[in-house]
Amino acid sequence: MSSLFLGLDSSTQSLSAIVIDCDTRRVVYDNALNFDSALQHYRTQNGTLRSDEPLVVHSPPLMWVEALDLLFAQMRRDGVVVGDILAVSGSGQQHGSVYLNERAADALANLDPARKLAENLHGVFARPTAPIWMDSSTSVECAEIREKLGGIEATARKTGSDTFERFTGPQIRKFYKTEPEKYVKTTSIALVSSFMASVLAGRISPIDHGDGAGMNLMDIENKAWLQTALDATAPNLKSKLPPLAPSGTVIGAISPYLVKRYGFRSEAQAVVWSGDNPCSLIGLGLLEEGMVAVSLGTSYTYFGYMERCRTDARGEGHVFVSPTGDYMSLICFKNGSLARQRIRDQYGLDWAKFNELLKRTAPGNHGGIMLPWFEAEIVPRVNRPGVCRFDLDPKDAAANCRAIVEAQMISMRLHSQWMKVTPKTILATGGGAVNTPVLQILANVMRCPVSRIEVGKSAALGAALRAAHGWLLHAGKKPMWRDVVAGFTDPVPDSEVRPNTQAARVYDKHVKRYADLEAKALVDQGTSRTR
Ligand code: XUL
Repeated sequence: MSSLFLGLDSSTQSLSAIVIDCDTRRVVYDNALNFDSALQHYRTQNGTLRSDEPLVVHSPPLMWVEALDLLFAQMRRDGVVVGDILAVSGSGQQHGSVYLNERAADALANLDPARKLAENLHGVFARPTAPIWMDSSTSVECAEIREKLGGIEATARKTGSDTFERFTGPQIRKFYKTEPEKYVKTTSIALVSSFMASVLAGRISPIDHGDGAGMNLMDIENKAWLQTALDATAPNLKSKLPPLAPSGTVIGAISPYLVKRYGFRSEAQAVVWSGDNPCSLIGLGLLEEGMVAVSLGTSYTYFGYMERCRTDARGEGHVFVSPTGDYMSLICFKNGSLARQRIRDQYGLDWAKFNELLKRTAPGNHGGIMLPWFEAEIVPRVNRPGVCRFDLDPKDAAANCRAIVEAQMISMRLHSQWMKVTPKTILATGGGAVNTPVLQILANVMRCPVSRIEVGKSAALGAALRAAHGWLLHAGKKPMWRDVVAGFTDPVPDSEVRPNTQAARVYDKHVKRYADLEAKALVDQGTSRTR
């Protein structure tokens, strides 16, 4: 028997699975299922449900559940020896919340293996859809909670972040205010991560400290629910939240449903899930300060390990808890790969052509700048979407391709200053990391070498490594993180993209101009934009 560990990643657009073998230090299975194409009856667009209200973005939790069945069935068909898996953990898109009713605990404990998970669980929701991280409809609630907690700086100091529209606390408050009867009927509120963990464990899962830090409800220093934040959010909230737990906690043996239906061993352990960013931190092996990663997924994130909690007094950045029990800093950009894709589609290109145009254009884009806020943006805060162009001809495809990538990387440089970490090396992950010309711009703007890791799916890999770590703890061992990740997180040989000195010099000027234009646009937000 080999030492196999399964890591799942329930992200915005897909469910991924990675199986690692800790004896051979190899990834032995890597697969993903796209929600839009595999589960068309949910009618999602990029995994989300859109309405007439552009700021409201939800997803159907039953779709995530149904994806689990499809993926497990496929794993078996693909010949994975499911019975050799010792523990399972996962990674969830952060902040999204699932509202369960009084039937949930029973239904989870008594899943009937003759029926699909979605059939077993369709009656357990007090709210049929889950607001996710892309939802930015809670500005009013953010202001209300922030005021009760003493303003931006105090809110960030107490909870790790200022209040943000997508964070779970403001989302819960909006639900309580707009649908009070459903709020009353909610017996348990889960994050995407703890909801999926509950399905695997057959019981309501704790919320891990890493993902709990993305709620504006947890005391970031003491890693406990913060009563003043709960009170500022909604009544009786404590009674609806599960306990918080360190990221290595075993919830219990895996649900008998998975044993009977897919052949998991009955002693396989379900380890709490965490958020995709804390999982990625581990999947990239970021275990000391100065090690920074950029995830180029649906959202773009820039994050790094942080030894002691240092919050952003200006309130743009976040501090979460790392799976190691220390901290991590993060900034999140909503206009990530989908914004880049919008430009690609607008000019009728494919990625190969897009990259070719990046290579053909000059660093600094001859002064052409785009503020690419196709969607309301998180960093910097932009509530009214809109794209601004400066010295940039909308008809010039090549210049627009370069402008969007430069804007995304410049924004990372500008808005990561509060972390006070000069990156020694940047690791790139997420779907966008395969594009070397994009990484070259990142290296030039940040003046720092950029490498890729072997496995593109750092969140799923991190989840599998967390499963291994949790299993070892449960077995009474004292695993060192460095040993757990060894061999899995090495950068791809020859993938290093080095900064070009001349280009880096151009960016020092260009970044200044970008910062001025951005600051101006933020002042007269909405008035000078064109779609
Ligand atoms: C982080 C954030 C996103 C989501 C989705 O704060 O909102 O990165 O976790 O990936």
